[in-house]
Amino acid sequence: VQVLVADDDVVFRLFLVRSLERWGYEVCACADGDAALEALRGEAGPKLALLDWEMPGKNGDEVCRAVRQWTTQRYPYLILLTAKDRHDGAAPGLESGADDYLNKPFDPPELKARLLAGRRILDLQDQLITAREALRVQAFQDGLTGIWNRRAIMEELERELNRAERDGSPVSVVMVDLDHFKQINDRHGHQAGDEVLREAARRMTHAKRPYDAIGRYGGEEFLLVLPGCDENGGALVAERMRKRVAARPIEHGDRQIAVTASLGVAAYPSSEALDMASLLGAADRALYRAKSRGRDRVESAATLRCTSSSSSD
Ligand code: GH3
Ligand code: MG
Ligand code: MG
Ligand code: MG
Repeated sequence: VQVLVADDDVVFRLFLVRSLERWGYEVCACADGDAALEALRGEAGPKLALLDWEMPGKNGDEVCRAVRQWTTQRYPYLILLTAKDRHDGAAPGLESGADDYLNKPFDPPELKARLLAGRRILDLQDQLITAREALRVQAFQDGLTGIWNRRAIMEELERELNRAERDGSPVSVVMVDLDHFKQINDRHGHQAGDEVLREAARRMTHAKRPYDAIGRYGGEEFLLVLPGCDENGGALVAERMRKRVAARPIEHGDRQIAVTASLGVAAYPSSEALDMASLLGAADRALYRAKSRGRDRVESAATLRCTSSSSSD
């Protein structure tokens, strides 16, 4: 564990550094408040600090106050050290944001114990962050394929639609549905079906641009969100996806499973897509058309628009 020691008294600082090193800490030291603040900034900085109250530059309590204003950074554990001649007690130090408070000169075993107390708090913080990260993954990632789940991809679409509204750029969506997937399950088993879902997601993930998003919308349905893409652009991406998915059979054990997908494209804004629901509805109708026209193909809402007056399918 890295500890910062900030004290302008050379003798006392050296005494602290030596003690801490003897207790197994990695120590960095400085002699004023500005240097202390600089050392604490950044993710790689020390997570424990011993700050002298009176120092050149910033005093210890000012350092505490400044550190507690940082909101994006992890919480460092701060211990203030004060000279015995201060009689206003612990309150001002703790109020400035320090976690603990020690009078100088102090009893080394007490400092050692207080550092351990600080490490317990820091360990708890680590556990919380790890748990929060795991929950975030659980809440937004599809367990089978590792891509976004339905909730996450819908939120992404909502964000992109808001952005498109603000800056007037288009967004298109592609609804993808694997063809005859039920037969794949029936013929090769559910595990093979799962592997096909995973591999199809992988192939599409590799084929997308970094700022496109892909999520699992339902069982064997995927949704792509393409920022900045109009319907023609979306149809080109969809065609690339279609080819990638069908490029070669998917292997499962010694089986080779041929897979194709049908895709429906729709863009926002357009006459039939004025909000999220109508945009998804338009993509869904285009997908349905791709199915009814033989599968393994892309249809877009625009082609429906062009042909709906002259054809009835
Ligand atoms: P179509 O070409 O018309 O889309 O035919 P289809 O068989 O793909 O369509 P249908 O909707 O009838 O079947 C989808 C199947 O996907 C049914 C369901 O059992 C299967 N499925 C849904 N989720 C999963 C999953 O997580 N794993 C596996 N292995 N199968 C799944
Ligand atoms: Mg001092
Ligand atoms: Mg389906
Ligand atoms: Mg299907």
